[in-house]
Amino acid sequence: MKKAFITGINGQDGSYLTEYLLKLGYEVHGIIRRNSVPEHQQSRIDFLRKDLHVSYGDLLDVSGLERLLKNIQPDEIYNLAAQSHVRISFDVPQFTAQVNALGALNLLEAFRNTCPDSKYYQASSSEMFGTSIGENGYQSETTPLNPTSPYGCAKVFAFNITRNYRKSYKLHAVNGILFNHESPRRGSNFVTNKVVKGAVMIKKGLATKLELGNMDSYRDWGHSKDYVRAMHMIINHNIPDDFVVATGQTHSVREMTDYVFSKLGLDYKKFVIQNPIFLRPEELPYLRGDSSKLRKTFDWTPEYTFNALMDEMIDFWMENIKI
Ligand code: NAP
Ligand code: G4F
Repeated sequence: MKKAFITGINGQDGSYLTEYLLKLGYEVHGIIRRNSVPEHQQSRIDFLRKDLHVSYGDLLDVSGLERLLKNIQPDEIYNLAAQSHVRISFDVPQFTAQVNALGALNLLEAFRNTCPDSKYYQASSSEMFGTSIGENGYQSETTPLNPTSPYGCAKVFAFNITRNYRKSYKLHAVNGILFNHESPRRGSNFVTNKVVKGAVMIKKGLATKLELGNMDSYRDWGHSKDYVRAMHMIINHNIPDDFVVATGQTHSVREMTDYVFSKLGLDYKKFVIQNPIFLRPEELPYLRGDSSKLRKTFDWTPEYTFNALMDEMIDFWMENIKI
């Protein structure tokens, strides 16, 4: 039985990856952080709890990471933990850098010192591209990194240090450069889930307005379930390497909002207003990923279309918001 160790196991991706690996027969270990509301610290994995090995841990607590990896001796390590909200990274830039950049280095050190024959996956991000777009209108593995947020800058460090450890110490350390991916388990302060939840509240008569920031940026949105499948392929490739994971399609926040409200029989223009508190000091205007390297190497293809993704989220909130 293979063993996996997942940081951020209670996050959106951590919970789907856990389900996926359990189905493949893995023994799954992960860390959660102490929360003053204990029900929150494992809310997304509660239903899997009896099949899991969950410990308290933090990317900032190196001795704890070393102790866990030494005892578990995992075959695969997935570093998914992060302060993952881009706008909030402008409010807490130093904390974001500590966790997302130095936290990754902490885990790489623990990996190198205690289980160097394991494989390591780093959750890198399309936010690292920032303002860079290839001449063909896509971002790929060769597009320069030009981040536009503290989050993006910290992720660039984690991406580079992962490559550096791979080359310097001959470790099996890889990066998945994932474009935006969503699901009903997405935090409800990310734009897709915020729009769907807000629109459903309006539909049910529980709200009258939805406040958003910039509606003119474009994102390449996929489903988290398709993307955790790609993570497992990437970490298990015989040559440690870096891969973009994306659908190749892009939509503006406005188009996404229009789709969701229209699906509910509503006109978004009557309900959505701009609140400057949701604008960012610097915006990333356009993302569209070229994942041909991943598709050619593993025959990966996403199962969800954009419409199917948004429809699943709408159905979820329609069922779960009670009048
Ligand atoms: P998420 O839902 O925000 O989950 C992040 C998880 O990390 C949470 O469980 C969080 O725990 C945990 N965490 C935060 N700080 C930690 C620390 N210091 N030590 C240990 N755990 C900590 O994010 P996600 O959407 O699943 O994304 C997973 C990873 O992929 C992240 O690294 C993210 O930056 C990256 N990524 C995401 C996307 C996307 O579109 N979703 C795209 C590219 C890259 P708490 O609940 O205790 O805060
Ligand atoms: O949903 P978002 O907050 O996602 P963002 O900033 O693209 O970051 C996500 O994807 C990254 C991959 O590219 C991940 F690395 C990162 O961890 C995270 O998962 O915002 C998407 C767009 C932005 O342009 C934002 O300005 O939506 C715009 N937006 C407009 N109004 C809003 C809002 N975003 C949020 N969160 N809230 C709003 O009210």
